[in-house]
Amino acid sequence: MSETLSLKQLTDELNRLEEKAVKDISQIVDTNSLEQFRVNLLGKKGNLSKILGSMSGLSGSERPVVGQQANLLKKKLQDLVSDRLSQIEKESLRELIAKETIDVTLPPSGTLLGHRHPLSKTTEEILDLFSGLGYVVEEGPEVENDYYNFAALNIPEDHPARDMQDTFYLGGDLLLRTHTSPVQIRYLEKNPPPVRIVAPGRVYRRDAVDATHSPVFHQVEVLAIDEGLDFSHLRGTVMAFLKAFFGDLPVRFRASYFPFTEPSAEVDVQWRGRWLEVMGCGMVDPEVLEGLGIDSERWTGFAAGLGVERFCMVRHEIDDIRRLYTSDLRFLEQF
Ligand code: 2NL
Repeated sequence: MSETLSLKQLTDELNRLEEKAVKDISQIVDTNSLEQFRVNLLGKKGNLSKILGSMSGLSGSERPVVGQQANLLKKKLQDLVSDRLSQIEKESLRELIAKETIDVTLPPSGTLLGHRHPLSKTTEEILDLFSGLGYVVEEGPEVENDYYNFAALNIPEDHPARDMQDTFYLGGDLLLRTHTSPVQIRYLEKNPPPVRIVAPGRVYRRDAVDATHSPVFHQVEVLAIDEGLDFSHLRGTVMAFLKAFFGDLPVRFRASYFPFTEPSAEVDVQWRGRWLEVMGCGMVDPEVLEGLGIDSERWTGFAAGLGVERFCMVRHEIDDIRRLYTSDLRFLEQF
């Protein structure tokens, strides 16, 4: 601004600048715009400097008048800008706090609580019932060898259960256990009778998947060895257990055969008018006891085995075993 102004014009300019700046500053709401505004107004090439650059037409006595007014104005506007700056900062802090405040009195928004799988619940319920009868829970390896899975249980070399069709062989002597009986054999090696144990766990068979079969399923086996145990103890134990698990359903024992028990039986419960096979059992074959160095003249025992999936499916009227393995929450949430 090279044009020169009179004293009157200059003071008018300064007054107009002041009036406009005061109004503008009060309307600025963010710190960046305020800084931009400050530079444009008060900076070296700002509007105030421009006005002061037009003082060349003033007399020596007039200059200090304008100079003083300009300095006072500069100081006033600087103060206004810095007041406005702290106002804006205070305001945005207040907004931030308001936005981030957590109302601890609000009810929680739907919490998702997990729960145990129906198969785990069924297993635990079965174990609890036997624990109540004094049985100890035992577990063992899923990778076994021929001795613990077959030979020690009196299962002959040519028995169909050993067939490649039924057993997952892992090479060498190793295989995936087809039942949890090996847990009981291992226990008997270390603990002399009397024993009362339950062995839960995952077992493997080379079955094709369908509504009632899975190559991986879960078993609980029960074993009691003591002096004077006979079939009535087996029957009484199984009856008490089934009554506790299923309620007062009709139960029947059918003569059957297992290589490791003699006599053997299969047990059915009547559910909605139909007989369903739920477990197998029998008196431990003396051959099995003698093989473990247990005197079969003194000690007798009974054993039983059941499929956890079967128990779970009957109890909850589940029509397809695959529902238990596909982790569909719409299904699992019901339990
Ligand atoms: C079934 C039948 C059974 C056994 C398992 C057993 C274990 C030892 C000795 C003798 Cl150490 N027996 N276990 C006995 C009879 C039946 O299971 O249908 N399981 C699903």
